[in-house]
Amino acid sequence: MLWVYALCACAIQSAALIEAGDFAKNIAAIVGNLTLQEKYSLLQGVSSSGADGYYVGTILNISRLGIPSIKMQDAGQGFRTSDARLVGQVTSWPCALALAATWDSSMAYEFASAAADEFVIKGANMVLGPGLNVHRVALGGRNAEYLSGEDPVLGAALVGEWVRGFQEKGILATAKHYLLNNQETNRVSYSAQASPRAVAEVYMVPFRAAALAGSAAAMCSYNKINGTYSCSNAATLRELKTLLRGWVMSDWGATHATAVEQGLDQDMPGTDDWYSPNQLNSVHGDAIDAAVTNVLGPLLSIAPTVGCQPGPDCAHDLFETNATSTEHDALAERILTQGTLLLKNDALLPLDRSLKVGLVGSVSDAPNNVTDLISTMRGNYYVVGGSGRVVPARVVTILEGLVHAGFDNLQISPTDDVSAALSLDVDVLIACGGATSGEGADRTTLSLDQEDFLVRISNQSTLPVVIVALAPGAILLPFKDDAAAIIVSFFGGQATGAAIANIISGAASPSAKSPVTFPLSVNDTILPCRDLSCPYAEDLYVGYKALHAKPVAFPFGHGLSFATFGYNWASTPDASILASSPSLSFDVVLTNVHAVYSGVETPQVYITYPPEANEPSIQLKAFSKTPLLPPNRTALLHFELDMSSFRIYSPSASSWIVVAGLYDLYVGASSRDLRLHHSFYIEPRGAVPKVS
Ligand SMILES: *[C@@H]1O[C@H](CO)[C@@H](O)[C@H](O)[C@H]1NC(C)=O
Ligand SMILES: *[C@@H]1O[C@H](CO)[C@@H](O)[C@H](O)[C@H]1NC(C)=O
Ligand SMILES: *[C@@H]1O[C@H](CO)[C@@H](O)[C@H](O)[C@H]1NC(C)=O
Ligand SMILES: *[C@@H]1O[C@H](CO)[C@@H](O)[C@H](O)[C@H]1NC(C)=O
Ligand SMILES: *[C@@H]1O[C@H](CO)[C@@H](O)[C@H](O)[C@H]1NC(C)=O
Ligand SMILES: *[C@@H]1O[C@H](CO)[C@@H](O)[C@H](O)[C@H]1NC(C)=O
Ligand SMILES: CC(=O)N[C@H]1CO[C@H](CO)[C@@H](O)[C@@H]1O
Repeated sequence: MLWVYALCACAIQSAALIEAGDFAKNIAAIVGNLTLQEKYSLLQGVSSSGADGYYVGTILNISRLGIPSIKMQDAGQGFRTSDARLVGQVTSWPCALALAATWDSSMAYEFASAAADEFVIKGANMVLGPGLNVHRVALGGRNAEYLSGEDPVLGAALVGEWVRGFQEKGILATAKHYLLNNQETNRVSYSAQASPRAVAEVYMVPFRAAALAGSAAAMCSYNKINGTYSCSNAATLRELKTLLRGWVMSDWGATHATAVEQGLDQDMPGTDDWYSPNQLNSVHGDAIDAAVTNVLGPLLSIAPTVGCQPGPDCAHDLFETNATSTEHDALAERILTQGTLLLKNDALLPLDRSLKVGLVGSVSDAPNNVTDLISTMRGNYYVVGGSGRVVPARVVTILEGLVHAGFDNLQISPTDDVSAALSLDVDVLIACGGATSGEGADRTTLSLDQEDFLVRISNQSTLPVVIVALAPGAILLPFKDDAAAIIVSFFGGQATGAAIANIISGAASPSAKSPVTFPLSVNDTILPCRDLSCPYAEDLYVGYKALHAKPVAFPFGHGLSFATFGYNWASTPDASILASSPSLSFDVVLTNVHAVYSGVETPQVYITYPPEANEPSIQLKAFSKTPLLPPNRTALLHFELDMSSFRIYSPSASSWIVVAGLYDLYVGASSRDLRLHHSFYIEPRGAVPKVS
């Protein structure tokens, strides 16, 4: 089915799609010309070293037929620094979750297009991303790597441009980790037991969007699904492959069988025996040919350039080129500025540079401790740990960012000593905290490492306090009532302090919206499953959809600007709509009613289903962004929601249905700040639109 959003319809339509016809014939001819051993070589990686001129994943070339090698590299924050020599040669970008917080598909495109240039310079032709898993578990160790945040509609809206940005430059994209890889605890052994409806309506959604956007590949995950390893799970792999025009590769070490016939085309990194020639000899030749075709289609249409050969030939590209640039430094800062959340502001920010500012807490100048990071799964306050990590050679710390932004009356107390911080003779305090996270383990707490310090500073200071948090995802903010302002940046990479200073100084008006809920307690979130069998008992009630009746610290979709916006209808949807209509449309006018500040707003469209649909009470369906609006200026935003947005999955019918009845449509500044409301009926008459 086509998921069309106000913002991303163009993305899906213009994504690099593989052409049919002659091209398919050419591929068939090439497959026909390959020897069996050559075919096998396309289905099994040869190394995972990441050193000696090899990439994180490598498939060897077949030069006789012009087939290039496949040179794969992670992903979460740019070109993975899998070797110490790469540090400083590549940009350490904001993490995918910070990109998600922009709610801006053009930012996703700009990031992808620039990051792709670095992959090209480094000789790679495949990125092991985007990470798309919906945050089911707030403590999830890899949440920072996931573009969906808590809502698949957000990931689906951004992924098309992410994929297009890379693939236009000849870098194949890999949607991961498919499927239900929602925690790191027991990640190689737990079995996710989710209902077909939760899979269809929640977890599958961003992967479906990636496949429709032409993603070259998808990566099956470590976990089991219903007791069967994800990479051998014929049911889930086949479902994906009805949409994917490329191939499925395993996560590194996630292959547990020679599962070509179940839908696993390629075993990575290939150092186990499951896809050895001996094993593949037992697979039917048609299945081998289909798998080889799945690989060659995107490879030869998207990444036909031969480039360097893995091994000594690629060592120069990999280790002796500088792929970063001052342009990329500036772009990383711009993306992070637009992805940095202002959660609270009691008319304190932006700060006048002439104020006496006290900057306190160890995180204000946290070291970019590179050397002990190279070979571990650990992250720091700037980067996620594990395969998504891109260690920066230099980080702009918060202190450096403020100095550079012109705060000359800065006094610092760069420790977590409360009395030292409180004794500064200043006008305002900026208190910093952070938390770390990485692959292979879930976080054990949602608290910041310096929570106690921040709580005491906010509570005991007689001055207004700005809290700045460097976060891996959702965090607790127990100081929220006492703090005058709160800024949260998800792992920001090299530009961390520069982006934060842009918000504090007012060089930029904040515009990020939160892709996660900030809960009041970890017990309001789904905890990592400790058993090996993990029922998804909450079913559709994931993230904010589970918390609708509960108080939270800050809701999904929340994020302040320095400006203030008025919302008005310019036109409402029809009061009654046939289920067979193509779409529902309306227009919204946003006015910046602030007297001084310019700003950007992201109006979000939520709907409530009729009770018979049995859906969570409020659900994001679309969103849009205004341009930068000066005071007293308005923007007219047109929304056109495809009727497919209203479909729900009926397990009894094993298909999508549109429930007739009364719907509520809201346009809001967050999931709990709903400014406009309109009800409409969906009439049962007319054929239900078909799902592709
Ligand atoms: C591939 O096979 C076709 C026949 O299907 C033949 O005409 C062509 O020369 C072969 N090409 C190569 C490179 O072997
Ligand atoms: C891959 O390419 C290199 C360099 O062109 C060549 O020496 C090598 O034989 C090729 N490998 C295969 C299997 O064709
Ligand atoms: C898991 O098993 C249940 C019960 O057999 C089935 O209804 C469901 O479709 C399965 N889910 C997946 C994702 O395969
Ligand atoms: C790469 O280029 C950037 C921008 O010119 C520069 O700042 C950086 O130091 C260079 N890196 C290395 C390792 O030379
Ligand atoms: C969360 O729930 C557990 C189990 O009921 C309890 O032991 C723990 O104290 C609770 N934690 C918080 C922060 O409320
Ligand atoms: C805003 O625009 C209205 C209508 O154009 C005008 O009357 C009013 O003076 C403007 N207000 C400000 C603060 O510029
Ligand atoms: C959470 C906390 O420490 N709260 C304290 C804040 O300060 C007041 C007095 O200034 C105390 O009464 C609170 O207990």
